[in-house]
Amino acid sequence: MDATPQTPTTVTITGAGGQIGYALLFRIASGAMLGADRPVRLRLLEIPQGIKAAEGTALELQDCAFPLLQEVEITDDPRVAFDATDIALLVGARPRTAGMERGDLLAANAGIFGPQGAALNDVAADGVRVLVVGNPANTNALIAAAAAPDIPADRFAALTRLDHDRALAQLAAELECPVSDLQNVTIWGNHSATQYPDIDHATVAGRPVREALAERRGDAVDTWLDEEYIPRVARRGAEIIAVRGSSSAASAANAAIAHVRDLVSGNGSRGWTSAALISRGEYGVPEGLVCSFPVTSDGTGYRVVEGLELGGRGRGRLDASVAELVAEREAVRELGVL
Ligand code: NAX
Repeated sequence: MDATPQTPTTVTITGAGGQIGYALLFRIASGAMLGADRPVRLRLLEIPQGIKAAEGTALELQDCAFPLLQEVEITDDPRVAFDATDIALLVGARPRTAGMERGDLLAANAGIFGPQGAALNDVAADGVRVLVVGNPANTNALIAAAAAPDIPADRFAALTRLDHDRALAQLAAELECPVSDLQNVTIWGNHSATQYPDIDHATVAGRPVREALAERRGDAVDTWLDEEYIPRVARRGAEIIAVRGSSSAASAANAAIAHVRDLVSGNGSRGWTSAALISRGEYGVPEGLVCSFPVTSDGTGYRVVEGLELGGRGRGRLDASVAELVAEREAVRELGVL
């Protein structure tokens, strides 16, 4: 007897013709994001110059004959791409090019994420979830959410799961343990070099990570954190570019998939993870900023883990990253976008 057919989920990917798009689409179509029993409809949004690349990817998607993939639609019109969409992955963004100041970058991206937020507001499904990947991700999410007043603010997030996974992997390498032994690492702040990868609440096989680090590094744990671990995690994107010759793609796609998978299915008993959400004032972060926090999901949405102690050093690092987010918001306000 056939199982009851599942209703398909509509997933929109912007910048679908780019390198993260190429690493994302096949995994979504295979069921890695929403589950092996959930049919999907893909909507690929590109700018006119990117349409051909998206069309090529769509041909390959067809050739995979994915049983879950019901439809692929390609468009350069946000209102078509977001029509009744359930999950929107905003990947396409304007990269920083030579001679571009931060204000130019923010302005160019405001011109993308403002209209996309407005289109989501008008045509997306009632329960839409939005994940911003394109940089500067936190402030782009802020702009999109501000342009979508009818969509509850807690439906928007910016991706810091890649930073979180990098933080786990670097810690596992130092402790020579499986990543699965680690819990409760946090990325705080902006998805930028000011982010604060925090191991102060982390455990390895149930015991405090700080204890395990002290066995290796003695009283130089903080020096290792300040001079090696934190900069390596925070600047890992630049390291990938230097070695690979282009920016992170498959790892970013993997993180986006993990973010959405945990959002819709819950993150289980694996402690917490990290995501940039719209602040409601948690940990003294000004309301409305899109800031990375420790989060858990019960399958209905991410919630900030509250009540953690941030030591003086950690507080200083979070404050510095928040100051950068405030400056980005100010710059966007000066453009008249917010
Ligand atoms: P690519 O340049 O390969 O692809 C971007 C695609 O977006 C292009 O095909 C382009 O035509 C399209 N695009 C540009 N403007 C668009 C618009 N208005 N509507 C629809 N599509 C549009 O970049 P890729 O490597 O895929 O990276 C995409 C974004 O992810 C970049 O902003 C990048 O900085 C950011 N990243 C974010 C990460 C995170 O952890 N949050 C990590 C990886 C990555 O650096």
